[in-house]
Amino acid sequence: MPLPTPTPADRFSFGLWTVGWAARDQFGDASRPPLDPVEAVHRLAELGAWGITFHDDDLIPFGATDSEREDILARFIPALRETGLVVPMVTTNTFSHPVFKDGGLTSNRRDVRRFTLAKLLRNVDFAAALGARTFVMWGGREGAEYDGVKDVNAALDRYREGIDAVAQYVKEQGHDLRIAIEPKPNEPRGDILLPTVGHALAFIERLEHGDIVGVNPEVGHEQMAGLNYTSGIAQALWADKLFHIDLNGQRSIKYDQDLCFGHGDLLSAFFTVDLLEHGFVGGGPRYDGPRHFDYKPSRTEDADGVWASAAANMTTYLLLKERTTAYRNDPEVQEAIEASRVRELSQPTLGPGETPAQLTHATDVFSAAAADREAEAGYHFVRLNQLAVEHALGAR
Ligand code: GLT
Ligand code: MN
Ligand code: MN
Repeated sequence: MPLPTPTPADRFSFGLWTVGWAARDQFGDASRPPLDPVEAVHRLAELGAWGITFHDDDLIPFGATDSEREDILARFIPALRETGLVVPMVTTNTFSHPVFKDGGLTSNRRDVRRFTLAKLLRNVDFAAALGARTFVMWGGREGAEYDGVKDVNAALDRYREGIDAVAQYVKEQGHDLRIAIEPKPNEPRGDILLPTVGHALAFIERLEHGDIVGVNPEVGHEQMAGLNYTSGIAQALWADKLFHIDLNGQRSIKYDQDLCFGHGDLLSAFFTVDLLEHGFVGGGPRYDGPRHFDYKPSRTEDADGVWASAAANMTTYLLLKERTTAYRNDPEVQEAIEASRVRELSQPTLGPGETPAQLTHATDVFSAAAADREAEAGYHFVRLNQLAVEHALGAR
């Protein structure tokens, strides 16, 4: 069977830090040479990708002089133009330099917080100049290893102050940019603030400029917390806050693996693509942003392996798109969805105009005997899930 081929219309994007990862880890040196960002642009475009994303420091090393910065941009911008690759998202490195060792926006030190905020604001202008529409904020160092060292109430106040300041600046400068907070439970800090999608959504509700702030959930980050990624992005969609996504793979609760998309929990990836491509069964908000991969080519891979792994993310996504389309269009699946009453959940529980008080004596509410009787009926969920498995395996 021929494999599907990605095109820019699929809107696949990659972080420069993904294919560009030289594979230096906690225990070992780099296993690959550094990658020239210009080569990354050309190789990704050849593979059929649509966009490239980066941290300020991925492209322009921390501390670069103005002329060094100009030299880099003088090569990078033409490469974008030649290939047609776009920059849909830009993010900020507030974690690598040791000055961020106790966090950026929530460091106990006020002067570090001021430095961080200034770095973020400069990068907002850079992102807007490159045409990015999303500004991801991953607060990897915002957290602690010990409960006694961080006043979490004050830290959340400072986090709110920092994100509101960035959002206020975006608005004042008239940029067409939205902020997407990326949750992660731990690593590099023992515990990170805003550890899950749910925490981030609750935090956003308390912002002054929350209208332009949403989330950027990463598959592996939710799964590191033992959570269901598809369900997490579903709640973000429901809240109209799914501004961006980081697709990758993770095998259970352990360190952040950043495997290729689909190389972790494949059936979960099936339902992620099903939701992204086909929406909720009962209708509702849809995701229309980039399909962004935030993975790391394994340390075992050489340069050829890097590009093969980049392609693997897109191939798997497109295969799952085909498989989920077949699943949705299968009359047997539609019938099983009916039998499982999935669509009935879209019906409001109270009748039109019915008040809670009226419900307390409504005649159609189960009696105790009716509840006993009705409890016997099954929902046939296993059958529906088996149909999904069979479609995922290409058996239908
Ligand atoms: C870092 C992290 C990723 C984030 C990047 C954005 S940085 O590589 O592991 O999950 O998306 O800042
Ligand atoms: Mn990750
Ligand atoms: Mn990520």
